[in-house]
Amino acid sequence: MLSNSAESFRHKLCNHAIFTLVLLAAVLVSCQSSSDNANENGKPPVVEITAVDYAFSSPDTVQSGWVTLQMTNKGKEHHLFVITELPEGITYADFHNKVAVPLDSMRTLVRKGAIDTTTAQKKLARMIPDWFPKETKPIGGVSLTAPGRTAKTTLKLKPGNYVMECYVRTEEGRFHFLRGMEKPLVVTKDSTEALAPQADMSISLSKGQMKADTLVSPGSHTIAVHFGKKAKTDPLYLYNQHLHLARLENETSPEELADWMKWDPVMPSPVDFIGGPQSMLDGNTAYMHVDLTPGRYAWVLGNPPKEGDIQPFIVN
Ligand SMILES: [Cu+2]
Repeated sequence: MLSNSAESFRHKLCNHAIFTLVLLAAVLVSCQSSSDNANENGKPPVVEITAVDYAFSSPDTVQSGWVTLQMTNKGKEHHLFVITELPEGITYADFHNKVAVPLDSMRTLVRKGAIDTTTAQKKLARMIPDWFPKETKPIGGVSLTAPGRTAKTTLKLKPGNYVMECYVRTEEGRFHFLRGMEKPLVVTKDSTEALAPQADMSISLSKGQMKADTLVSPGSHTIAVHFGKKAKTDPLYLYNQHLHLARLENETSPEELADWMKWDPVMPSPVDFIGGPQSMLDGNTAYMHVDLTPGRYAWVLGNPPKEGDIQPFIVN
């Protein structure tokens, strides 16, 4: 009997141990799986955008929340895109006809020397509808990116209707968005649930000024770019704070770069640009991801750059 009881006890103990082990294993698997999910979900998904001369190949809809917009330039010219939120009831065609086309006509006259900047701004203010720029919102994008390069910016998107456009000009002075680099984008209510990236560097922009490091270590960086107050200078002031990162491989001076950036960048570019964050509303942050090799670089703040808006720095 004693032996049977001992056997029964041993059996129960064994069953209990197996049950405990199974439970422990289940807990471990569950912990592992929720931790993987958290890591997986915490990182913003990448939305791939291919730019060619002159079109964007990209999804028509993207999820809201934190997303990484990655643009690969497969064209022969530099490209960029800025995303604008459209007001309720305003279509992509309205934006194109009532804002983009008048903007092009006025800026083209200035470039030709037919009218001065102040006159163009006053005329433009009368031509464009009340909802611009009061109700439209630039929500960021990827700045100038050289042919063959890929640039990444992480943004927090809200559900709504948007338009994305490239404001680079061809050698003949024609805006890329009028050649086909303009498309509608819908951001859905379905959220990525992703978290903001962890930055290891930061830049602050405010009233046309920037604060950035002058010495940067080589390697991968996630740079948080904080958009502060903008100076209300003209009808397009909401779009006047965009940052471009240039790699200075030749002897191009900051002054030459500033002169080239005046108004809209016309191809060809004197240097290779490697992206940056496009205009956003005050108080927002964009995260730029770059892999920097040693060399000379410059931050270029537009538009148009004034004294102090070109900040050279060394990666070493
Ligand atoms: Cu373009």
